[in-house]
Amino acid sequence: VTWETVKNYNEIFFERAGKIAKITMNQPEKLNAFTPGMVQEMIEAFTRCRDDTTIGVIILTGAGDKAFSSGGDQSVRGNGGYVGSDHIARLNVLDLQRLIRIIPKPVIAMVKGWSVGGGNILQLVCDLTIAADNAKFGQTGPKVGSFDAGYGSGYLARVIGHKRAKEVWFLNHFYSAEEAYQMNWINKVVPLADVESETLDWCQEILTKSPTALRFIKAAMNADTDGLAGLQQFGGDATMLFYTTDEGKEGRDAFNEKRDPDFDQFPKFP
Ligand code: 2NE
Repeated sequence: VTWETVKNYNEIFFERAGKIAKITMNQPEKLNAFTPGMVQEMIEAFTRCRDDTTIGVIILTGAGDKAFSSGGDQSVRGNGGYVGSDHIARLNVLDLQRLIRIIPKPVIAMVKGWSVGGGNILQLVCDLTIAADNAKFGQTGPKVGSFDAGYGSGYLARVIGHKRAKEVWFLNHFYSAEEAYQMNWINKVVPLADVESETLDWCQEILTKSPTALRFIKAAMNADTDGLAGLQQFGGDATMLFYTTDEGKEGRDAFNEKRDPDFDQFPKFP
C-alpha cells in the first residue's frame, strides 16, 4: 500500500491508504513515550477518523521496530499529571482511551517491541491487537509510582482474568508476544517482517463487512463492560438508526408541520 499523509503533526504521523487510517506515535528515542501534546494530536487524528465517513478502520502503532509505546513520558511528569507546552499537568491519555473505545469503527493496535505502562493500556483498549514476535507487554506503574485503576485494571481483568491481571500489576513482569497471546491479551503473533501486511489483511477483511453491524457489535460489548456510559453509546447508535427510518422522520416532520404525528401507519414488529 501507499500511505498518504492526512495531516502533519509534531509527535505523531497520521496517514491513510484508501479506507484504512494509520496513527503512529513518534518519539522512538524514548520508545514512543507519550506526552500530553502527542496525546492531544492523537485525539485530533482519531476524531478526524471518526468524522470521515470514508474511513472504515484505524491502525494505532509506534514508530520504528523497538516499541509500540513505553507509556507516559516520565521526563515531563509533573505534579498531578504530564505537563505540556501550556504548563498544565494532565492525564489526557484517559480521554484518548475513551475515544478509542467509543469510536464506532474497529481500531487495531499493531505492536512492535515494547508495549508498556500507559502505552500498553492504549493497546488494551484497541479492539484488536496484532503483535510482532519481538513484542513485550507489561505494566510498570507500581515501579515508577503510577497506576491505571480504570480500563487498565478493570478492563484488563475482563480480558485476561483477575488472577493474571493482578499478577501483571503486582509483579510488573514483562510478557513475550507468545505469552500475551496465550493469556488472550492479544489476537495474533506474526514475524516482525510480516506485522504490517498481516494487519492490513485484517483491515481489508474488516472493510468487506457491514459497517453498521460492526458498529453495533462494538457498542454492545461496551454496553456490557462500560456500564451506563456504554449503554449511552449503544442507545445513541440506536437513535442514529431510528433517525433514518420513516417512523422517526414522521415524528420530526409532524412537529415541524405543526400537525399530529401519524405513527399508526408503521408496523408493530414482533
Ligand atoms: C520499556 C523499558 C523496559 C525498555 O528498557 P530498555 O532497556 O530496552 O530501554 P531504555 O534504555 O530503558 O529506554 C531507551 C530510552 O528511552 C527512555 C529511556 O529513559 C532511555 O533514554 P536514554 O537513557 O537513552 O536517554 N524511556 C523509556 N521509557 C520512557 C518513558 N516512559 N518516559 C521517558 N523516557 C523513557 C524501559 O525503558 C522502561 O521501563 N521504561 C519506562 C516504562 C514506564 O514506567 N512507563 C510509565 C508507566 S506509568 C504510565 O504510563 C501512565 C499511567 O500509569 C497512568 C496514566 C498515564 C500514564
